[in-house]
Amino acid sequence: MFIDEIELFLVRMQLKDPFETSFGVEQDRQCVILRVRSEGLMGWGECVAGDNPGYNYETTGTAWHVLEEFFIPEILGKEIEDIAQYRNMIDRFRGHQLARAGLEMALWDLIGKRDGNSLQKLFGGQNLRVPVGVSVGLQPDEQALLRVVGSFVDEGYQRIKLKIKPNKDIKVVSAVRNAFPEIPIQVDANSAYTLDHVSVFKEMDEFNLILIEQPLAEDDIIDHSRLQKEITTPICLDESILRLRHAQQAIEINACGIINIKPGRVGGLSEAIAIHDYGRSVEIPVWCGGMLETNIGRAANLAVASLPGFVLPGDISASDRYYEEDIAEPNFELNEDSTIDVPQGQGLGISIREKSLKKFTLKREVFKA
Ligand code: OSB
Ligand code: MG
Repeated sequence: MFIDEIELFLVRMQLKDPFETSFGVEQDRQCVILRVRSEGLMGWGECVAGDNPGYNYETTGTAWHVLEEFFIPEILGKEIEDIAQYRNMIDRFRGHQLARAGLEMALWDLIGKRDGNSLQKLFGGQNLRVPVGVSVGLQPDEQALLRVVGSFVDEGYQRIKLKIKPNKDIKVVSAVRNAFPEIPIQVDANSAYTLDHVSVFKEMDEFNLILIEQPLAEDDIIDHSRLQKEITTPICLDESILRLRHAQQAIEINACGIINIKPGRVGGLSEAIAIHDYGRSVEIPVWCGGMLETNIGRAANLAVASLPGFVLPGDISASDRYYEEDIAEPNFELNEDSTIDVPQGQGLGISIREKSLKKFTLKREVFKA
């Protein structure tokens, strides 16, 4: 595939409801959308960096810079036959996994279209539907929390993830546990705690949670392994795992018992598959996380999450949980059994709503071979 042209779009989309985590509130979400043209075909990708470095050090600004100055010049006007070759071409550059992953997604979409295959087929996924849950942001008070969780339960979500932070943890979990005694619950701290908070997590053990996601610092697996020794609920790492080796080392030292795989965070879909394969080989459950993606990124997440090792429900909610209007079709809907169908079209299996994309684009740039 000769890479003729790459186009970047800085996109901002209004979220239906503000999404609050321990690192801040998002009213609208920014991301970088990529379009790669090759021999008459177009591939689309989504880079999940946000407008500020709250989740991860990357931002839409750093991703744009690294794509424009380094990754795009490396592949523009070159022949790329497969993803291994793409990875080799940018291998000498360090970090910037979110930027790397966005470009890789667009290449996967192209490869799927070239070969007439869905991403699911290319990845070897079998399940036609993927079990999913919903991630619930921090709420102003208990009443709002129970109302929001209640409406998601009514919509059919059979697994709830609750965002927590210091002083909004035990109260949050016990309120939801009391109101919904049967529903599977997990929590996500986005690195808001230190080992000084061990007692909070010991208390959490009483609520029968599926997992506790990223309680401690994003750059520290040692303290996570110390915490895991003190509690019975499995720790699940998100921010700390940026590549396969991190997953292997975290498991080796018992820093976690479960891994949240976000293709966007680990440098791309191929690395996500590698972590999945590793998790499966050592019987560590994995699940697919989310970054409030548009339908572009959601299609990619559904394709990887259809692999057999993704045994826990993903943070892949229906399209209508996120935006009033999306930049791509189809809209993904929740089935009655709390699953979402895996796209079956060529590549990502989505098509772009050009008008909506234009409407939400803040900045656009075309790079030609
Ligand atoms: O930590 O999993 C996270 C959204 C943005 C940044 C980080 C996270 C999240 C979510 C939302 O929890 C998951 C989704 O896309 O539904
Ligand atoms: Mg998380």
